[in-house]
Amino acid sequence: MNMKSFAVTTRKILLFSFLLLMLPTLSWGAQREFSLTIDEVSIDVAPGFTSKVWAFNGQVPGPLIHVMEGDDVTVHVTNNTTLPHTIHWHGVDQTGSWKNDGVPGVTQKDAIQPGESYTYKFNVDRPGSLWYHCHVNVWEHVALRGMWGPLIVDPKNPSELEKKVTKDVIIMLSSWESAYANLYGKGGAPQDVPDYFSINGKSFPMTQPIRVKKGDVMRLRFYGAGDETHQMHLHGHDMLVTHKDGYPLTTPYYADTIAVGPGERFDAIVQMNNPGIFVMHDHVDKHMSNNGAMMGGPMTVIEYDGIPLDSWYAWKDKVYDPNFFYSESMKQGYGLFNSAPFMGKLIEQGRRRR
Ligand SMILES: [Cu+2]
Repeated sequence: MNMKSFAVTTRKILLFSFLLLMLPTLSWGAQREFSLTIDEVSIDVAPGFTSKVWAFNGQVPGPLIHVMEGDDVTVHVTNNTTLPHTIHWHGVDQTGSWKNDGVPGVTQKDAIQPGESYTYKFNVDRPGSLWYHCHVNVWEHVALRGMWGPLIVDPKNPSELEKKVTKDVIIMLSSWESAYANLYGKGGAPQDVPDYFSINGKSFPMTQPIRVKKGDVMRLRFYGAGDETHQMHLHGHDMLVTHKDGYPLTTPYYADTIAVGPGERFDAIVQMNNPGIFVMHDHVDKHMSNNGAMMGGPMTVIEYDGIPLDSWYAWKDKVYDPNFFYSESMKQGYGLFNSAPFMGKLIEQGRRRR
């Protein structure tokens, strides 16, 4: 070997060693840092029905947090309300970070007291339709006061079908109790009766249509955010259930009705191949009411582009919010996404907000 080829070989070895050393760095995820407040607001759930909530960034559902598998996430939480709260990151394994699991008295000394802040740090070590919610007095805070939001973790290796999705639709199901709607600190006990039922904090007719075009591949992400089991039924289409609680199913299956219980998530992929106007609704009949009056509750309508709306159609003159299911936010890459239409009205507390 002459001196020249020796030098070239040495350079190659050095470069190779450098790349080897860099490999773990290359697989590290991005650093994502977000801030959330918890505020006392009231939201309009159904016509004539308003409920007091503790709202992440003042809105129900809470902001969409959209990240990539492997990202390091830091979330600063400030409690502007009159009672303590935490955030549990539901579906995050918290490998090596169990003190960030959000359970007061178990993984953190105290809940976040009124006026105080707390920071959670963790790695999103598994992908899927995850979520976040309070872990204090959950039968009220989570089941009745809107303390939940979506945490979508994109997989590093999506399936061929997942790559074809053109429209993401996030559906968070929950219920309400008018008897306690304006009484913080009460409601949600076993003897209490829910009388309003909602998608993303709204009951029909205050929900929104899902507008699609023929050829779209829609991914429905159902969340059981409240305390009822909802039997979600889509007309006119086959739903291919691909994921349960974020985990890919080894054998995806078709369904036209999906039972979504408390805490559960299901991803279903639907080929939008049947132009028309079709409803999707909860098949628990009593959920389809607002304080006992039909029609209400968790109902939406799939509207295809190009299908004329009849004069008698219930949502003929609907003012359309294309981001009601976070479909637009989901197209905007990674980050935290607020949504103005989900904002409530601030309740005066006689105390300054931070
Ligand atoms: Cu709480």
